[in-house]
Amino acid sequence: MNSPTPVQQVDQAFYFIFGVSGVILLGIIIALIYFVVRYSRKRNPIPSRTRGNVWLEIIWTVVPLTIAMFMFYLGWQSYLGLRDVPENAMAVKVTAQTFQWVFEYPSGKVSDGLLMVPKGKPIRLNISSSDTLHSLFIPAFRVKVDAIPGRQTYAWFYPDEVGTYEIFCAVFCGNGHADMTAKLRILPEEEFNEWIQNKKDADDDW
Ligand SMILES: [Cu+2]
Repeated sequence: MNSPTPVQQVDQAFYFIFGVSGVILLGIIIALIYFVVRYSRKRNPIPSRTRGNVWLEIIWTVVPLTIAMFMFYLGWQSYLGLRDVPENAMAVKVTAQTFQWVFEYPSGKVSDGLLMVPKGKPIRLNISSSDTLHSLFIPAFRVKVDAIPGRQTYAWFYPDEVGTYEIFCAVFCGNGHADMTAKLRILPEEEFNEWIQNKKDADDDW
């Protein structure tokens, strides 16, 4: 993938906002300390009167506006990245039910608590719920989408590295909410094909 993945886009937006906030925080603290010392009653017994300054006002309107618009732009780009599913994506049906995640593959194979995907192929998740409101949360891929009974929602991600990642339910859905977790396993393509063709119950080989 040449264009940045949604993970990179989301992180870019996050670090930009975090960095700008840090710089502004530091600037305010430094100015605050300077003014407290410089204009204390001891050093500055007779306060001066200052009227408005047009240029100053233009600057402190335009500069923050530009920064905020750029934050919006980065956020919007990453949002589009998360919503724009590549056409060659493999679709997996995700069903939430109290308190587990069930995954169904194009081949008809079903696994609960375990989402297996091949490395290097975009994955589209078609999400719904069979009972109450849940939310599919895969922090490693910046994916968090509600699972709503009677409605289908979607998410996608690009599995770029072999490994095991956590899946959570992100909305409180009842007693077992905290246990409503699953694993995401990214396998090399051959291993995935082997697994998907295996008729055995998915839980056995995990
Ligand atoms: Cu839940």
